[in-house]
Amino acid sequence: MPDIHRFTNKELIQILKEVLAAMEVKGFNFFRIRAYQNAIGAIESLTSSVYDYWQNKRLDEIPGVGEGLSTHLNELFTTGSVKEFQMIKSGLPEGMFSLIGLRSIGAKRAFKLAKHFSLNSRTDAVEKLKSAAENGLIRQMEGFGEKSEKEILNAINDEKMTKNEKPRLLLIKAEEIANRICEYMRRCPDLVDITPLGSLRRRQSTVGDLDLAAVSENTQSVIDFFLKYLEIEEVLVKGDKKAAVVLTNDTQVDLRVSTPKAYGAMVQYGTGNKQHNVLLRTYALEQGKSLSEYGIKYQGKLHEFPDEESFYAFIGLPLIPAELRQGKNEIDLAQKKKLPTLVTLKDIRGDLHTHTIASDGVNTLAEMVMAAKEIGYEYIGIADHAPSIQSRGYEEVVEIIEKQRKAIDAMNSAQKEIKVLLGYEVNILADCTLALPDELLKKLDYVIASVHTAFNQDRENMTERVVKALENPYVTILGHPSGRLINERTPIDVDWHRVFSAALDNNKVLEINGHPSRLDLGEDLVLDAIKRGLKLIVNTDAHDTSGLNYMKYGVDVARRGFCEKKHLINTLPLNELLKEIKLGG
Ligand code: DGT
Ligand code: CA
Ligand code: CA
Ligand code: ZN
Repeated sequence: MPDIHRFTNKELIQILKEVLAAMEVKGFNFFRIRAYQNAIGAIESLTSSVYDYWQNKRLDEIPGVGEGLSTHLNELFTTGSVKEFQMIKSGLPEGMFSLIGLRSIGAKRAFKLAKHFSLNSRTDAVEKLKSAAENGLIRQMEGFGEKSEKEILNAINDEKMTKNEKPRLLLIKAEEIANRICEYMRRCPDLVDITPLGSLRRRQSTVGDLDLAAVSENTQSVIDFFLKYLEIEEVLVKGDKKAAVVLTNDTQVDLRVSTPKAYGAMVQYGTGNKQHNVLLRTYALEQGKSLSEYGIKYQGKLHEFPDEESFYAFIGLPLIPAELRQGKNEIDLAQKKKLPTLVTLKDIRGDLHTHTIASDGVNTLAEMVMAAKEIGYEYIGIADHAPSIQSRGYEEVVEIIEKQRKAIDAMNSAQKEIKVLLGYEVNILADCTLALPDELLKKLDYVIASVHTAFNQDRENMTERVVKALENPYVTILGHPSGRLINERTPIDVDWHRVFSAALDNNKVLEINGHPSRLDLGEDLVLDAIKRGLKLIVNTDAHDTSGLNYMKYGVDVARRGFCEKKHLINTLPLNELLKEIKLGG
């Protein structure tokens, strides 16, 4: 049966945002509004599809999706719409829903404008509002002035979106921008320290806006210094302890400044995520302790904390690593002293997914090996795209593979510090076969099988395709399993349950690809995979020597997926790794 009501996460978020806007306009109670905000936040950071959760009767595992919303989602996926949603939105002008993504226009303003200018259709709402602004009609409305009219016109002209409507930044990009700001801020004489908070500190694969925490005895001086940063285009908020700005590259930056004695509470508050903070607040309230960004109020007194460790200790918990603060079960685990000891970058002993000039890489074999040696790896696997039999012919392909084997043997006899392994990245073709025949795969040290073509196959065929590859005795690793490119290409549509079963039955390893645009498997699937006892490997997919440094982003995903050292085969010493990747089952 075709999945006619298979809404994507993006579509769901849009639906929920519209309901949320309607609730805000109609003045629904705070807790219901909060619940929708939480759910939207949770779905935004999800790397698997909500529809899949629903199909597997696992909606309750999405943090922030409570019983009420589960019922609505059930109705949505079954019938294609939700009666309650329609009711909440009824009586509101349709045009308002086209306006809520624009910066400076919240739900209530969108409603007022849509009502005033009779914006009853989505298609021309923005156009009509623009001409109203140009004709000076907005400033005549109650509650709007010349300034807000100008803001609205600017927002429309520059297509300035609110933070939530912009495409999210890749983690690597967010990190780069934040580092630049922090470097600048360190020149401020009054600054003691500055550190990223929010999704960047939690090492989420994508980041909405940047949040920074600075510590200083003179908070005003730090804010003043920050506001002189050259990349600032627009100041949104300016206080004596906080500021919010938009940079010329359209990134929003929120800065909070605290005195040293209260820094811990502020860092904790601003690290989030929201759902973690909500759950933590509830947990603390049971002990009569009330959390805020300034400290913990207990028995009528505000207690301050210089660091997060003492903050968490005051409510009887060990420090929870930022990556785990997702509003899942981390507080429960912390309370039971059962938090995982997360894998770290230092635990990684090698990288098995790297490319050279033999395929589409930029550096030579020798250069890649040298760079890996400098990182301190015990082993490096070269996994160039397999040469194509179709275009080169069988004989030539055999020759290429033999030549590569010789080159790698020579590298291994020339030095003993790092072991070089011969692999190939072999396409899983649309007809379920692999691009190299078994008798050639057999000659390799290991094989990465990946989907690189025909990404749009339907779920049944795609699942079959991946499962078949996993059943091949000469395949070692499933490369970038979902094929997603963040902000560019959606993941392939497969039944992950069946893929994981096939990997388990055939003793295969799933890759966490650390390339910043891939980060694939995503963290939710990583968590599912280790719960099912699957083995994983973090690789970089480096196409040049500097690409080897992507390992840390892959480790971030592993950590957010609750991985310990034992879950990743490339934390093993060479001899044990070789046993894990031995071909032929
Ligand atoms: P993003 O920017 O979409 O990638 O995600 P975050 O997590 O960085 O979210 P953001 O920038 O809105 O807020 C940063 C942190 O501040 C968030 O993780 C938790 C905290 N925070 C923000 N708003 C609230 C709130 O309403 N309640 C609580 N308890 N914490 C909040
Ligand atoms: Ca943020
Ligand atoms: Ca923020
Ligand atoms: Zn690939």
